[in-house]
Amino acid sequence: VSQDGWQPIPAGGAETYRLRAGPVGLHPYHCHALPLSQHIARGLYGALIVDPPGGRAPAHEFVLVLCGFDLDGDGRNELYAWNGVAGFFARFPIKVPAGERVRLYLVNMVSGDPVASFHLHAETFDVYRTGTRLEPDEHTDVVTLSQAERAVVEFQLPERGRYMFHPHQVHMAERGAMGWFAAV
Ligand SMILES: [Cu+2]
Repeated sequence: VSQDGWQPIPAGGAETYRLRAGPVGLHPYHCHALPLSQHIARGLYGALIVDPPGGRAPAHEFVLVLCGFDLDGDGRNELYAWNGVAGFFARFPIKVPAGERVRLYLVNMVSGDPVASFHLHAETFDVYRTGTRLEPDEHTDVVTLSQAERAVVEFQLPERGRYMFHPHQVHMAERGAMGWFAAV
């Protein structure tokens, strides 16, 4: 099997991939079995984090993978979700301590929409694109990611309360990808 992972593994088979853990950063993975578009539209992917030597600064860390689900096979997404369950973080806010560093590992795995963003209400954040460098690329409140792009973002929520987050493509927010942080 080719180590770049495109060759199919037969049902019931197994294969071991060996990879060097690098570069430092945030990397998605997905299958290359056909029909690939349907596998992406059904959530067959994940995220791999490679820490820098010595690790990053202490923080409350969360991985948020943005998913788009094509429920009826028309090539368009009907539902969106962070980490696979539409509406989850609208019902169950992500709790973080007020005033402490929060680090998000953001991955855009939505296929069928050209871009998706992550927007946070009321606070701004440092953006480390792909997480491959340890100096921030920008400081903003919205980061836009094309397909399979990712970013590490860091912020603090100084005041207790609820802070909404969502893609600023509002159809995604309305169809499952709106969520909350609860600073406690
Ligand atoms: Cu908003």
